[in-house]
Amino acid sequence: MEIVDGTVIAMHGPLVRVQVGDDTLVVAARRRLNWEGGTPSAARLVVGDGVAVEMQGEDGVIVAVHARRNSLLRKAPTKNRAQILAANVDQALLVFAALEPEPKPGLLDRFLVACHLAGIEAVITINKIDQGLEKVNRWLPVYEELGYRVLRVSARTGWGLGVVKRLLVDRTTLFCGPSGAGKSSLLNAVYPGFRLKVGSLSESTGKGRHTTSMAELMPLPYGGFVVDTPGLKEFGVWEISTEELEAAFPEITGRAEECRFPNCTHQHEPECAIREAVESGEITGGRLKSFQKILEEALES
Ligand SMILES: Nc1nc2c(ncn2[C@@H]2O[C@H](COP(=O)(O)OP(=O)(O)OP(=O)(O)O)[C@@H](O)[C@H]2O)c(=O)[nH]1
Ligand SMILES: [Mg+2]
Ligand SMILES: [Zn+2]
Repeated sequence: MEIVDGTVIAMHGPLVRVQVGDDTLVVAARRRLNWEGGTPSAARLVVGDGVAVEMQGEDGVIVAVHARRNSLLRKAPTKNRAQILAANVDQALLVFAALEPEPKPGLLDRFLVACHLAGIEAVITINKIDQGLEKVNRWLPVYEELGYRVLRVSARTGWGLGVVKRLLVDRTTLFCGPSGAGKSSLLNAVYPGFRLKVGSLSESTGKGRHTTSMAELMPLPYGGFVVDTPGLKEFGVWEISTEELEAAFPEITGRAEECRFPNCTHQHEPECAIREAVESGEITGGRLKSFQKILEEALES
């Protein structure tokens, strides 16, 4: 019996597509998997997992999952459990459109917190800049000042794609963002060989139509892997401590020391340095709102 190593590139219900060297196998997984990094709370295989496949002739079965280097989690919609978007990725391109579908900084804040928690580098990517930058430029510079890398690109005109390509070489990159932002379009633009399906926006709502239906890991011809994912409408942050949340909002945490009360919630207390900073424009109200909403959710669960 031979054991080979592979990487999960897609999940098809109970069947798993695994890349082993230059071959792609579709195999089942053993019911009792050996989770080498300890059994995670959501013990399911995900795209990006490194696995050991026991070969029986042409056929194989997954017997073990290697310890994950990292995993990007969110709260599963409507259920009180974690959902893993992908494992073992180096960076996440958080893709939003410049105008349509309307980019939501609150959703971006949640992606950024999740990447921070997972230890995955986040790259804010504004696509469709051919639609004009006026609107996003009202809030985007705040993120640049916080030290985030921000790309302004257009899959349609090709603007900025050279930078994207260089970022992708020899790394594993997750593309995530709302439906219709142009994740699949960007991937097709950096490598037309992907031939990914692209969908129009709904005329009535201006939102995407959830064209991509499952996460898929794909090799790039110049080295590296990308993961295209289905659009996410909402993003619940899964299990975060107050300390971790504070670390993800450094501009708020830094200022909170100047509040009169050490346990200030920045909502109604007098002499609150944070509310003063929001009033003077030094901290954006949106960031404070994101911080408070995520904190509230974390305390509830
Ligand atoms: N104007 C403009 N439209 C674009 C650009 N990139 C993508 N689009 C359009 O945006 C729509 C959605 O693109 P997709 O690539 O399917 O978006 P997606 O993020 O993969 O969406 P889901 O798979 O549903 O999550 C399509 O009609 C694209 O033609 C761009 O740079 N400029
Ligand atoms: Mg897509
Ligand atoms: Zn305060």
